[in-house]
Amino acid sequence: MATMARGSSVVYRRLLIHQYRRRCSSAQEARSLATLRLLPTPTLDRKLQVCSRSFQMLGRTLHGSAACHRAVVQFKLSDIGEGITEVTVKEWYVKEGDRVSQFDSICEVQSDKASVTITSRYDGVVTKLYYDTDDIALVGKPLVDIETESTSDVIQEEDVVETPAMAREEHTHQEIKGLKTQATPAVRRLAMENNIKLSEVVGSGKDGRILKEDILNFLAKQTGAILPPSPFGEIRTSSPAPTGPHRSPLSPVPKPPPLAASLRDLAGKDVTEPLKGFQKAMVKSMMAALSIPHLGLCEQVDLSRLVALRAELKTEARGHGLKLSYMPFFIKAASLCLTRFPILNASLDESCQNITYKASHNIGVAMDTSLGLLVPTVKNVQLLSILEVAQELNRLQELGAAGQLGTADLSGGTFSLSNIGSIGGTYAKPVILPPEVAIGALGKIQVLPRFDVSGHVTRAHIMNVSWSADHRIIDGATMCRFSNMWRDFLQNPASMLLHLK
Ligand code: CO6
Repeated sequence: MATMARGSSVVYRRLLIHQYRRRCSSAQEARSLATLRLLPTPTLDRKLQVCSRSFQMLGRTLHGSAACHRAVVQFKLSDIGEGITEVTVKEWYVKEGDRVSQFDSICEVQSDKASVTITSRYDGVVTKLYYDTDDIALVGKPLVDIETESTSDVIQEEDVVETPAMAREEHTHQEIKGLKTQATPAVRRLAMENNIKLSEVVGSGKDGRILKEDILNFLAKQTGAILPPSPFGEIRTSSPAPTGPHRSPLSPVPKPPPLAASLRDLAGKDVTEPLKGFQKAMVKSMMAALSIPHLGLCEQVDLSRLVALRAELKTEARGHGLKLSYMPFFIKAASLCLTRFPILNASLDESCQNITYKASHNIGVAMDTSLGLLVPTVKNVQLLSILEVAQELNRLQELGAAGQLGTADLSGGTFSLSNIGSIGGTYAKPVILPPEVAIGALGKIQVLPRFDVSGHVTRAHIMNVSWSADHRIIDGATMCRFSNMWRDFLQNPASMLLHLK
């Protein structure tokens, strides 16, 4: 059937081109068949449309007006932006022979910047998957073949032309995870294994997210089965490991680290595997960072007052439905200091001839996500209140835990902070993320003895901060002044009030 359909679309295309040649009378337009095939896709498509009307009549003659026309569409991976040319296929939600409808999820791909769900633009049957899981898929190349079913009356030219001569956008359809049918890959897999279309399931999770129970209930309704009350919430693919001494309510349930990574390790066999996705991106950005001469500076900050203040404000923030950790204070204080030291919120061009001082304080936060270390950015911190920073951080953390951070969240950083202390680290040597020029790593807050002004030993909440800066344009004195100002804001958080807009 697929072969027949493919054959008929070849015939269709040949007829279309034939029609075009017959109708185009001017010498300029009457190109040879070979030339037509070499035309840029949009041009060819435009020209083919000239003949579409007469073709539709011809199509009706060939198939009969009510006849069902089958055609195989090569569904290509369209441009994801950000100069991404390849992605890793993380998971297929369909297999060959599956019927799909528009907006059904086809697969999950991961670029070095974000995770993207590819959804179908067509109703039809999947006849071919071009890649296996974990293969590298190329932008602009076919991802799947879908055999579409349309009556010749409603058929669109682009649906029936078999050769890859369509504008890329027209043959692909993709969404950043979570914008349409929201469900974790595990839930999607469960749906797929039971031949359930996600578009037919009503999600009971936050913002209509489809949970495992929704699939099971849907299945139960179809089969008449009675399900026991479900003890679980939404299943997640891979929860991040616990990252701090105290986990927040938003964080997944901590799991102890495995004693041995796998049986494979016990057997003592070496394993070599290709670098993919975010790991590949890390190689690229860290190799670029290697060309930056880093200067380092470490400082101790007494956060005792901030610890007391946060304890007070935490309940208030909870009233707004927000978790208030120390990070929003660290981030806001950094932004206040960047206003005074704009060179730390700048970038140097590749030829080292120009510095660009960035207007926005887009502060990247190193985040331990279910996909590994990512650095989403809190944008325009200079315009945000501490509570608004907390709100944005909460949002990013939730997306990070679900592996759903998108390109917009992960790009545009101008300065970064890395809270290694939430994992338990004390000192660090952070690596600058080009094109940024500075980064700070925050150690764990420890209760340590200190002398007060009267010389008495007191309990103090001490945190180490380790700064790295691009020594080509930032000198140690500037970094130190910035660090002093940042430290002073946090040691005396009330003083930040004077500078908040
Ligand atoms: N000390 C003590 N307690 C802390 C600290 C530190 N440094 N950081 C967080 N916490 C507390 C925090 O206040 C929360 O307490 P409660 O509100 O009382 O529950 C709790 O730990 C959990 O905080 P959470 O981590 O959920 O939120 P936070 O806003 O502090 O941090 C985050 C957000 C995105 C930074 C964090 O979730 C995360 O992913 N941390 C890991 C970052 C990471 O992987 N860094 C390594 C990068 S590589 O830096 C690097 C230079 C090299 C070594």
